[in-house]
Amino acid sequence: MNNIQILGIPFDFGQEHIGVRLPYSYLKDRHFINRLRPSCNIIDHQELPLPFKLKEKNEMKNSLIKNHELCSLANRDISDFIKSLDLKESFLLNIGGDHGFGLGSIHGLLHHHKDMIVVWADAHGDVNTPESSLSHNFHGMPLSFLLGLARDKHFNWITHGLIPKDLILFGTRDLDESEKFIIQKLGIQHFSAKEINRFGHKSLLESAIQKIDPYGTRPIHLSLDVDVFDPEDMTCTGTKVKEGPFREEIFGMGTFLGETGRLKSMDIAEFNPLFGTEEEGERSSELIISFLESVLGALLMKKDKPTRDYLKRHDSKSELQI
Ligand SMILES: [Mn+2]
Repeated sequence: MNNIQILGIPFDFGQEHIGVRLPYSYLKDRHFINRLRPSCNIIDHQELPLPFKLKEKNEMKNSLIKNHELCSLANRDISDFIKSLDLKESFLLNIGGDHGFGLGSIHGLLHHHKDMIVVWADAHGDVNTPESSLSHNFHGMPLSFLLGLARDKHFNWITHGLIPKDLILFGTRDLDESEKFIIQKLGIQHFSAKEINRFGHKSLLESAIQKIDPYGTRPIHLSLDVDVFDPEDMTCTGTKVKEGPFREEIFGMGTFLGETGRLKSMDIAEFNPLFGTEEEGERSSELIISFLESVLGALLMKKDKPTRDYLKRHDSKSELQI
């Protein structure tokens, strides 16, 4: 894997604040692409043109989802665009956008990687259905659509999704009662911030992925909501929740996934540079860029090297020689 493809996704229909449209250009102004470039080729797709209809925002007509038409159409466009890409030998980095775009992103990526595992790093569950949601904001619902729990006639372009056992929630600490019920009923593997800080990301993720993919061959997607970070580390986001995982645990999770050599794509969601002071904006963007550098650094170091699991499977003696 030598190419990194970058796509800006200015999707802000899933919540109330306009600043979540901005990260692609905000991070670009801070030269994030140059910082990723040394080790690979960059293909920059720029921003996907999405509608910009402020007047229609936050309305709820004949639906339990605010901006339901925009949420549906924009996600369909995101999915179609990602489907149309040639992702062989490429890593795809999607810069959102509120987390509502996770639906289109993962729907499109599943076209390329049918057996993809998804790690959803987030303070929240994002698994509410339109009926169970208290806020009716779409950014709390994308997983319920991907898991086939939500039905809405406006979203009938959805043709496939995830099975619950292929999903891992990482860093949760603010789940609605309805979400707790759904997560438990579907048996979704989930690790709270407390558990991560107590046991460490590595042992938790290693055994979670082992359960899903014992041979260690399947592709992995990381959908990172920046609110997974503790608010002390990440000020510029809309739904902060205290007592997040230690910063080292989140960075460790990213590099752990990179080191598998099987991380194929990533979403960055919910960064809002308009929240907080200018200095806080700079600090938050630096955190995100450093995270990307370390994950992609780990992934690219790993390129072309067979994984330990791969060797183990093909030659039981070779493990001794590693
Ligand atoms: Mn989220």
